[in-house]
Amino acid sequence: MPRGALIVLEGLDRSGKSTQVSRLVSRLNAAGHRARLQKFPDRTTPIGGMIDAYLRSASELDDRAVHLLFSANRWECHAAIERDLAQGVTVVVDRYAFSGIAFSAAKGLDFTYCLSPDTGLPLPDATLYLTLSPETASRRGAYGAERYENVDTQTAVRAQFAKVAEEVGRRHGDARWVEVSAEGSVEEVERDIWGVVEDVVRRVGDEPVGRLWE
Ligand code: Z5A
Ligand code: MG
Repeated sequence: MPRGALIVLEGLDRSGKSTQVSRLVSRLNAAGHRARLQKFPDRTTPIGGMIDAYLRSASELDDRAVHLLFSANRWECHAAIERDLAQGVTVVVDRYAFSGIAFSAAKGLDFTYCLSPDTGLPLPDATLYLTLSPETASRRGAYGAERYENVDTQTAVRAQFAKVAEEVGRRHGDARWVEVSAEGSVEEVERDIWGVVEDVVRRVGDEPVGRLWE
């Protein structure tokens, strides 16, 4: 049986990731693929509950402890992801290890340190990075009330995502990181994402799942 593809959407706040992952899963299913959504952080698990409290500023945690919790949240979900991929289900992921690195490195943690806890996670077949200018982001409404939802953090995170993109290209090849402009309408962005994903889903069937940073 051909395996499913692991597709990740990344991007800054309000770039439309959650909007687009839902549409992508529906579109894959409509096209006859089996597909499901996975969001990180997954706030429904016990570890996800700790992350949720931290993001809502209901708790304070050391930066390293939070970084490891975000990674642990991915590790507690990896077996289910791998099982689904093996059974031919495409998994569409809303944020992944790349957000983990970008947000923690933006706080000043060492970049190489930030990569390490996610080493060995399933490697996305494609990561679509939704790009958005600060001007367009500000037109999409005020920032929310959660930690990190402010201009200074988002600017620092943007710079770290550029380093993450370079690292993915260097370790796994440029084809795995695809920038998609999120400036257009929801339908235009959806069409551009589909243009990339359709091909990836068809192509990866016989390839083994790779390992992140290995
Ligand atoms: N974080 C971390 O530190 N470490 C980690 O390892 C991970 C995450 C995984 C919570 O994430 C925080 O956790 C996040 C990073 C950190 N902090 N920040 N920032 P989250 O994923 O739960 O965050 P969120 O609450 O889902 O928000 P978001 O992801 O920033 O938004 P989005 O998913 O990209 O956007 P959206 O919800 O789809 O759309 C936003 C609005 O824009 C909405 O009103 C839409 O209707 C509108 N929209 C969407 N697309 C368009 C277009 N094309 N045109 C016009 N309007 C649009
Ligand atoms: Mg979202």
